[in-house]
Amino acid sequence: PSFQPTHPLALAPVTSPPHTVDGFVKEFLAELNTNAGVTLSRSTVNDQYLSLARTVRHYLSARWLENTRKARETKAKMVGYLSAEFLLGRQLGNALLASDLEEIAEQALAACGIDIATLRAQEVEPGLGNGGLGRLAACFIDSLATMGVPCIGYGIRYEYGIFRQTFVDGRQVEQPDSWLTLGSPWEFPHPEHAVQVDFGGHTETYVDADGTSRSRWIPAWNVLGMPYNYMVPGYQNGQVNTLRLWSAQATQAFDLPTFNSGDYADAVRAQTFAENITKVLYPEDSTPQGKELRLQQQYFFVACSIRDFLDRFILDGDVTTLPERVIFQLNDTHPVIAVPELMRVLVDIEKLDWDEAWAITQKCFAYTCHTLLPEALEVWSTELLGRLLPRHLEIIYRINDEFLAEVRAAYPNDELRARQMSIIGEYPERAVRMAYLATVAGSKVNGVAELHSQLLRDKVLHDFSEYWPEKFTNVTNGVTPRRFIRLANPGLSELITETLGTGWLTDLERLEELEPYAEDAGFRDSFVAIKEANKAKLYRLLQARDGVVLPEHHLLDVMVKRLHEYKRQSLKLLHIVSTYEQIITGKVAADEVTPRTFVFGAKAAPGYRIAKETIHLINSVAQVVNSDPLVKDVLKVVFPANYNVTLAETLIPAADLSEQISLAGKEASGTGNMKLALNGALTIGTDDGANVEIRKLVGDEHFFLFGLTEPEVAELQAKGYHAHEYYESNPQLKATLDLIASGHFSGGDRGLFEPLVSNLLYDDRFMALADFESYLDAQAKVDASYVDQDAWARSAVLNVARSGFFSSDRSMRDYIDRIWHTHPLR
Ligand code: F58
Ligand code: PLP
Repeated sequence: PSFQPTHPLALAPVTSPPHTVDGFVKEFLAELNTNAGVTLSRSTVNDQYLSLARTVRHYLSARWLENTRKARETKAKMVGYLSAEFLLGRQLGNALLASDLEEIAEQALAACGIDIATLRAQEVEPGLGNGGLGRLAACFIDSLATMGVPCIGYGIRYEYGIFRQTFVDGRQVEQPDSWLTLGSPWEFPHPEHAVQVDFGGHTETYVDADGTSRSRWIPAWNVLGMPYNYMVPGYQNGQVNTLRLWSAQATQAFDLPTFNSGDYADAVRAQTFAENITKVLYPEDSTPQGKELRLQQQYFFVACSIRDFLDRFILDGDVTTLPERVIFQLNDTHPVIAVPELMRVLVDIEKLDWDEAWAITQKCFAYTCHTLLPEALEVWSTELLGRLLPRHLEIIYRINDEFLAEVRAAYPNDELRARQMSIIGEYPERAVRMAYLATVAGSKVNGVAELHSQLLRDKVLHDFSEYWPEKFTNVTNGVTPRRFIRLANPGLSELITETLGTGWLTDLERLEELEPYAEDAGFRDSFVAIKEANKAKLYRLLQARDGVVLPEHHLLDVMVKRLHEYKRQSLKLLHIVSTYEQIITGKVAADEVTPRTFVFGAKAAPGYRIAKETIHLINSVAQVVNSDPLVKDVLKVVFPANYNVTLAETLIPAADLSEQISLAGKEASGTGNMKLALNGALTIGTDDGANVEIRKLVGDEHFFLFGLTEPEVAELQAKGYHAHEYYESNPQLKATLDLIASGHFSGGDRGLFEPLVSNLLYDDRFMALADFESYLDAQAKVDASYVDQDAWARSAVLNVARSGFFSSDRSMRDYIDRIWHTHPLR
């Protein structure tokens, strides 16, 4: 009230600069001169990139401020997307597209003598995620903004994102990802909204003024959470949502007397300790490591986020209205500590009684599970939880006691069931099962593809789905067509727009209107020409980046994803080595082979030995195959280092064949599979994850299916799986493994890849050998099909036309209808 501006400009709504070349030039130069503090003639590429980014920000920020105000004032129900990872990819291209400034910016910069492509290449992508799960979060917030649904993404501003992968002698070496070093023009720090987060200490009981016995937390230490806001612009709709990422800082910067006494290290100890919490993204993509710091990260960001939401959106302090204002979506178990945190806030701070608080909490959360691997289900030992978050552990115990009382009442005399469903596991140590906590607390639980959701219901969370059948639902993943078609594949986008008109980018099911054009030779020719141009662009990039020269007119066979045994890069490798072996031994003539270039992209978790050895073997095979004159014209293997979103954007549009070859029942969904199909690659894949839905939509004749089905896998497992029997009974498999074991790819060193070979022969947890024969048969069909280029193009067009379902806009509609019950702002 004391703040009453009078100037008319101060009273008017914030406006964007004019959408003209002149307007853009003016803003850009002003940024360069006043913010970067340089003249155009003296500016570096980085100055220019930063100024361009800030210029685009100006255009977006008016709408952003307006949307934030509206969401607050209309009290619209918001989605609070809680995710430890947001793998955003580069921001500039998307911001230009969203604000419809691509052409204006290009012309404006050209008029300043600058090639915008050089500035685009200057951006370092924020790699704040490991892979599919983090990238999914980025697609979802893009879709919500595009659909005008108010959402705030909450996560962690890691100072170092996913490591930068390099290869030294074929082995993966991890380098820190210093994405912030050259400046971070997309973020808005808000130190005034910093939140204190407590840790450690103990709890005590006391009797409050009403005579009620209560518990309270006496923490031992704390840190500050600094929020950094990022704009999440919708596609040309004027909607801009917010992503709020938290960075940890010490409550007290440093100890001045200690510093003055000359003990510099000790003076900043507290600061270093606090900042470590958000220092680096955990590069594990499979098994969660029992790391204390990781639990600190998880609690840190959700505690900040819940406090922040209450302070900013529940302005009248009536926390009982929370379920009308927000639904917090738990992106896997990493943010699940938010459940006891909200309970703590409601009971200990807001003084609600337990039952009322629990009823509110249950309405405010929903949980998405992203895995089927038992070892990836997160648990926290009660010892660690009790030490770091003693009050939260108490709350979890009470939630569990009340839940188990319900279970016992529903299933009298079934103590085994109660023990199975307990949120607290007892073996191998007493630990909190975070997926169970999320399931008990969440209003809904969803898997990420039909098969995955089914397996969740039938296996991973079987007892829960029996108890609460209506709680379980499926939302098949999706990907944003703005980034992965329009930005990544401008050629294809133009062809689609020429054919269908505009509108398809926000209504991707309209791609089905392309179906008749699969029969149109002219359309197919254009499609093939675009694919060729995309390949040429990729090859130019790989030559510049990695110094590799690739042949034209090969089938481009692509396997890009994190390196994991269940994803079975080793099976892909067996196919390559088998083909190579058949040529060098004269079983097959080189000129009978369909020429192929195999591309791998994959990071291995730094502590995952077998995955790292697999990378070494891929690089070793590549070296031998690529320099063998016998196969020179028909086989090439390339493994560009550091697969990330930026590389994906060039690689995916160039692909002919998409490798989705996980053991059935292990890949929850996959999203790379969707991106590749939408860009006209045909899939060779197992009946796993979203492959099942891709195949159903594109049709059997346009998909190369192979391998055991999930029930067959379960049956074989139950019967007893002996990998070496496949080796002994299949001569080609034997020849292939023997060639690797012979030292052929390791300069004669038989020991080097022995652990990998043994792992396949005697362990093979993911049944690569069982699927080998079927995989090779399917690959033979690929070879035969690719010979008829025109038929292949027809299938590729149909893959595009029939994959519109996989837009993340559709996923968002499913979440909205079935889980969130929120609405667009306008
Ligand atoms: C992935 N999970 C699934 N986890 O594996 C994939 O099938 C699915 O398409 C995708 O989620 C999106 O739903 C995944 O990427 C991680 O990276 C976690 C990071 C933190 C540690 C545990 C794995
Ligand atoms: N890594 C990156 C960089 C990605 O962009 C994606 C998604 O396309 C993934 C990993 C996930 O790949 P997949 O679904 O094949 O596991």
